[in-house]
Amino acid sequence: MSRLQGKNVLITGASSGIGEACARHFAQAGSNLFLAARRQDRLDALKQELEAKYPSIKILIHALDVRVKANVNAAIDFFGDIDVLVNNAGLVIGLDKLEDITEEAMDTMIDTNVKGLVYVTQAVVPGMRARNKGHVINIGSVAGQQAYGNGSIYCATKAAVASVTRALMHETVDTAIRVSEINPGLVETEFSVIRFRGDKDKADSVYKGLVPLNGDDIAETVIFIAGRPDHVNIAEMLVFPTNQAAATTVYRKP
Ligand code: NDP
Ligand code: 8X3
Repeated sequence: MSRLQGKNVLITGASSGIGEACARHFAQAGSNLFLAARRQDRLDALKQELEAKYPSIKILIHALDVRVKANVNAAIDFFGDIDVLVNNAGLVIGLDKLEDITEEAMDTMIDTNVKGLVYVTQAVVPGMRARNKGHVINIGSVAGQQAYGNGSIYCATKAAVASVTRALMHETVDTAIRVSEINPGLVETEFSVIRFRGDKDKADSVYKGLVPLNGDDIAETVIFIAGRPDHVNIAEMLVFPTNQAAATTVYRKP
């Protein structure tokens, strides 16, 4: 029997990309799904599809903007006890020099990737502490380890995720709670479409000439980390496509 069977798994940003792939993989492992994102129609469709395929699991969905603390608290109240939290909701806006980044883009990235992740964690960890069990899995990025030009604020938000993750690991070291971080390189999802404000051609060019990771590749690492025995914590994992060696070192076939 899978160690993940019957676990209650909250995935933020489950309407697309890595989060959606995580939902499919946890469902296959027999976990109950608590799915959150702003686009409720997408969550509805995913719930319907997975309920038909895996009738024995429980699936709850809640429209959630992680930037709104009251909304986060309401969603966590609605879901109930959480065994595994996948803090995945996040985004990048633009590819601009520091002096050209708009206040709106900066606020959106910081409010979503940092403050939103912290709001969700603050709402979930007290329950884990009270039950002395749980696993927080944060989706960081190679961008949090290696800042690149025209990515300053996004990189800073992911560096903040790394710090928050590590600090939480210290704060829970005397408990059975596990804290992990996965840092992907290039993953082809809606990430670049959002970055380039809907410009699909520009988004596609990010992945040109190499085979990028996809949502399933990262979901498989999430499942691996979540599925280790209780005494094993994979603290950190850096995951690249084969032709990527660093944030900006990528080999592209001509
Ligand atoms: P997608 O754009 O495909 O998915 C992002 C998800 O985040 C969506 O489900 C979106 O849902 C959700 N989201 C965005 N803003 C909010 C918000 N305010 N409240 C709630 N949910 C929100 O991109 P990815 O799957 O690639 O991104 C997932 C995570 O992976 C992000 O944290 C990203 O930084 C990280 N990452 C991505 C990499 C890549 O190359 N793609 C590489 C490294 C890390 P909705 O719009 O419905 O709210
Ligand atoms: C996403 C990876 O390099 O596009 O976190 O910023 S990158």
